[in-house]
Amino acid sequence: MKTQVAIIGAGPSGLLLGQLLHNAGIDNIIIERVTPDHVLSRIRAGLLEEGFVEMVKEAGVYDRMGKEGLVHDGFEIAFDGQIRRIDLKKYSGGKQVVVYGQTEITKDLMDARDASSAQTVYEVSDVEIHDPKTDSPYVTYTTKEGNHERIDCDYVAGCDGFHGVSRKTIPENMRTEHEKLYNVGWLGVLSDTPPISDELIYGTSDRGFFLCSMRSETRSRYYVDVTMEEKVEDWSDHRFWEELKSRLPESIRGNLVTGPSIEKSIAPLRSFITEPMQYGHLFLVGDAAHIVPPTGAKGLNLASSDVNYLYRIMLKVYKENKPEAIEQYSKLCLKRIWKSEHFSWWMTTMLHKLSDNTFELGVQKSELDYFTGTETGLRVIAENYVGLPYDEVE
Ligand code: RFL
Ligand code: PHB
Repeated sequence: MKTQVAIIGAGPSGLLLGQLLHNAGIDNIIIERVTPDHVLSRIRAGLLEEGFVEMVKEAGVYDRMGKEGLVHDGFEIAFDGQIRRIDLKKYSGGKQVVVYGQTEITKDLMDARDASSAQTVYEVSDVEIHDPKTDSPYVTYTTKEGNHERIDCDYVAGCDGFHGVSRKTIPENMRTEHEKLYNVGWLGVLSDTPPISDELIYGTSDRGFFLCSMRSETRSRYYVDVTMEEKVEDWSDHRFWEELKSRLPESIRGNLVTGPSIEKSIAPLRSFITEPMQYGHLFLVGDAAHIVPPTGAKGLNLASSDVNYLYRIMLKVYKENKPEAIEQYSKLCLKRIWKSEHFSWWMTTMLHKLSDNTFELGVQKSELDYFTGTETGLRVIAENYVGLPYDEVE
């Protein structure tokens, strides 16, 4: 097979990039390790920055998001027995965020791709990227029927997540990896119950962190932090709801509506960046290049900013005949990524009990008081939470 851009991975990064390129007349093929249903079964992100929403509009898949997405002007932070509101709209110059599940975006993108002539091959194995440092790289893989295939291309977009093959294709001595582990995970529950509040509530308590989020007016998503030794099998629905209740401020505890869980999982908290994000004609996009702890809601949103940069660079290459445009990819992406990594790390350290040191706990409380209680502090949280602007591609 032959194409212009070979895309590895049909998660949100790969599908969004594929749709944008296809609409622009840039040929691409997506290969994916698992089935579409498997991709859709992963319950993950739920909160989208304006930049992401704009990309979805540009890709022409905004219809359902426009109807079903919940627009939020603010969120709340609970600590020390009180609840403080972060007025995102007021402190970010009018910006808002949208609650719409990653599963739904992925489904919309899959439907759009199915309706187009663009090719997606699911259930592939043995994926290998060859000659990425040359002008004619190629990708080989085995189909589910056992056939060995080859895609010749101009560029490879590695959108294959944290455990994919793309990052590992870059020789170890050509990349630097930065990592921080927090030794806690988020235990998440999805349930068909009305959300406890109209807005998201992040909170810290003596028993630990909690987040009350949602997917719709009738579907809630809740999280509590747990140690890395905890196993999801040991968490019955009853135990989860009791734990969440014990962490909620008394003033809202009575509003919690509980019910059977539809999904329950534990995700470890990790910060990770690999530099550079490009090796010749291979580009790393989204979770393949970086991971953030979910506290700032930045993972999927960072994937969209990488897609934005790569898409605009590909337009330069194919529409303006500027192949040298590819050289800016890594630098452009990383500038924004480091800032979001910082925000996610900061929100995580401010809202989780990561130490028993009473000095650190005292500082944490005063930090929360300052940042949720002053105009300057509220502006810092709001500007970062709604998402920093994308830079221009030259
Ligand atoms: P994905 O979604 O991991 O998709 C990668 C795809 O590549 C496939 N793949 C391969 N395909 C072919 N060959 C191979 N060798 C392959 N190896 C892997 C995989 O099967 C998969 O389909 O990466 P992508 O597209 O970069 O998207 C990233 C997002 O999924 C991720 O950043 C977010 O989910 C993170 N995240 C959140 N982000 C937000 O912006 N807002 C949020 O509110 C938010 N909440 C979250 C989150 C992540 C969470 N977990 C579980 C880590 C909440 C949680 C709990
Ligand atoms: C979610 O709804 O899953 C969610 C929302 C905000 C976050 C993380 C996860 O910061």
